[in-house]
Amino acid sequence: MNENIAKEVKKFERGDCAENGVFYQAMEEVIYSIAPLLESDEIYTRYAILERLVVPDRVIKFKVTWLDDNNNIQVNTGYRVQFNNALGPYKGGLRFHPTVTEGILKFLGFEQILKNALTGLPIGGGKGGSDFDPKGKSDFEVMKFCSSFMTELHKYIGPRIDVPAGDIGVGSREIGYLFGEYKKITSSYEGVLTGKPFMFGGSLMRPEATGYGAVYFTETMLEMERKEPLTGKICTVSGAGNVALHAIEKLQQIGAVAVSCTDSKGTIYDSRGVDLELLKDIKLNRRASLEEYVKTHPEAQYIPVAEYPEGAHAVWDIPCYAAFPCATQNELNETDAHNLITNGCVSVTEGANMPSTPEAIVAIQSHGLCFAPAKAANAGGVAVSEFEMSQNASMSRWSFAKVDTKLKETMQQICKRVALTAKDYGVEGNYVDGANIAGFKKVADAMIAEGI
Ligand code: NDP
Ligand code: 2IT
Repeated sequence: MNENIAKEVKKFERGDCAENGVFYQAMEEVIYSIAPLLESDEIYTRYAILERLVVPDRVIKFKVTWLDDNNNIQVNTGYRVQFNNALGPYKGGLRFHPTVTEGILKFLGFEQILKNALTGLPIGGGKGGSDFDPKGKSDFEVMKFCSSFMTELHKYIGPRIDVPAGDIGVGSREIGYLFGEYKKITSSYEGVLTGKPFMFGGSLMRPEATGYGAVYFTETMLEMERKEPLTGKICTVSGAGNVALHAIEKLQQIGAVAVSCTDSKGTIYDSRGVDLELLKDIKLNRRASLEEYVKTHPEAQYIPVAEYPEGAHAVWDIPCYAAFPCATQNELNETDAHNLITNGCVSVTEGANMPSTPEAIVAIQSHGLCFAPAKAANAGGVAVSEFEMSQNASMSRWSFAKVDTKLKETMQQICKRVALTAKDYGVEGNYVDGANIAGFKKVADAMIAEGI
């Protein structure tokens, strides 16, 4: 590590981000990855790109008050982190989950800048959300919360300013309510949010895009790394939300056997392949626990989180050819990585944002497995969000086939660019470094050209 990089790492260790664990984790990975770029061209250090990139342009924090169904007043905190708009309007999802803090949204927003850059599309990076928990709330309560959230948020967003979308806890229902309130307040019918239902401006395939994209990325990566394709192979998937369901769907379409899914309470292992229709009914229609699955399929296994030894996760101890962590950050740790390696896994693809711990990534890469990092592998969601912005701006509708073709091309291009960048900077096969260097360079070059 050269002197400059060492200085950067030290500065951020001591700096104000120390209390933001996940933000620091995301930043540290990038700082180490881009060392070869900083060493090869001093312009990035001279223009203080790293120092400028790790500080959001602004963090908006606001109070959200709403009335629950018992007419009690509830108070939550809302946020929007507008991180960097060198390449286009701030773009990134909203997360509604009780664990949401400013630190989590900064980590997600920071990742989003580089992810969005990798898509090659004109979008900057941002993220937002609230500690509101939609789980167990009635539709009316979710609607009232979303209205109140938008009452404040609408001041800061716009189709050319900042375009939020979904993330954990925010799907088409929440986006619909948010859009309705924005329209009411501003009297303006515009593409200010993506992930809208199709009937009022949503893009076909936006719900499928992240999961499908992660599988397209994996197919390209396996081909480039001369590994066997996914067809006929056992795959493990974590999560049971938007990303996981559609990763499982695409895996099934290409003839792979997806045998697992998880939620915050437990893991389903169905060795014959997950019953996707049932899973969708449990999670999308009934919004129920995965435990319901074994009522219909008693031959499948349900492993509650509490019954699995602490420090590891049941889903990563299932033998598989390819693993797809699609739930949340740091859900795959070093022990899990060693379980995957011991069981003969060949490839790990991050559908979620930063689902693998740094120690897990080291273990996976040092044992020669293919590793597709989140900011490259799950970029299909935001790419189709940008396609939605394009369709809204031109008042047009693209067919499912057109979106799918463009999504596939985008994922293939990202994969190739990441691999090529890694090779160019002397870290061939390291998709983490390739993604970080390629994304950083694109944003950095724009920042230099735009002045300070
Ligand atoms: P959903 O809310 O649709 O689903 C989240 C899933 O993860 C649920 O099954 C949930 O379980 C589980 N989960 C959430 N938090 C935890 C936790 N702390 N511990 C264990 N399980 C948890 O979200 P998405 O599918 O949209 O998002 C999943 C991941 O993918 C996130 O990391 C998100 O940032 C990322 N992502 C999403 C994109 C999108 O387009 N939606 C795009 C790119 C990345 P339960 O139901 O019990 O809460
Ligand atoms: O993490 C992500 O890329 C998302 N949650 C999707 C962002 C978007 O704007 O579609």
